[in-house]
Amino acid sequence: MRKGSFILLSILIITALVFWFSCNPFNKEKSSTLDKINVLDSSGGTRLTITCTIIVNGSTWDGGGQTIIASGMGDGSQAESQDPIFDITNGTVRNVTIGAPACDGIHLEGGNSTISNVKIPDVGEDACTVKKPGTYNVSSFTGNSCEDKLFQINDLCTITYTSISANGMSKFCRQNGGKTWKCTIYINGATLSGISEAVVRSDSTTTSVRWRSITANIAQSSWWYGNFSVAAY
Ligand code: ADA
Ligand code: CA
Ligand code: CA
Repeated sequence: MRKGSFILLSILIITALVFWFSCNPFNKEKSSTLDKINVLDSSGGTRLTITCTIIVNGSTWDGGGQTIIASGMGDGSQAESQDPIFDITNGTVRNVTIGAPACDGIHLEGGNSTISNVKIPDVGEDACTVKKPGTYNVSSFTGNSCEDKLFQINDLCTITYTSISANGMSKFCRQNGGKTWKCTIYINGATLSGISEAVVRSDSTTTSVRWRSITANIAQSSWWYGNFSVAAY
């Protein structure tokens, strides 16, 4: 082979290899899907962009400190019917920050479920809602800049809130308006600022609240809005 042809052939082969590994349609599709799932953010941590609710059922979802950003699931306003970021049934979600828009936060869908070490710096419509009967634990949770409610309870439950830090809210916890069924709420350590209404509000006389170690910006005489049972424990 002449020297010129050899050089030409080598250039062609190298060009083809470069094209194959960088531009072929299969690789391109794979890498763009990956980009959507896991993006390195400016602080060097990882950021997870999601376009639908993460369903956790019978398992533990550990974010390892990642920040989740929802896209197309709601705007984080006070509009109802935004999508939740997580739906948990008999499972655990831990070690994650939910960035804005935090949409409808986390839904507890039943069984024995746990949320721990979760931060929502800018709460959306609300931060965490009991949707179905169950036994729930929420601990080491930060929820800031909530406009109205931090925690919402829409079904029978025993729920324990431990080591909660939150600011800017009408109430820390609201049992769904007009409902008279019983829920049992334990508050075991909460540092709350910027409350405008109450710590707990409920229209049920059968509901019970047991609490310890709460600091809040409003007088203790305004902590409980409703005729439910309250005692320190
Ligand atoms: C409001 C609304 C309820 C429910 C709740 C929630 O209280 O009236 O129907 O949607 O918000 O779960 O956010
Ligand atoms: Ca609501
Ligand atoms: Ca809600």
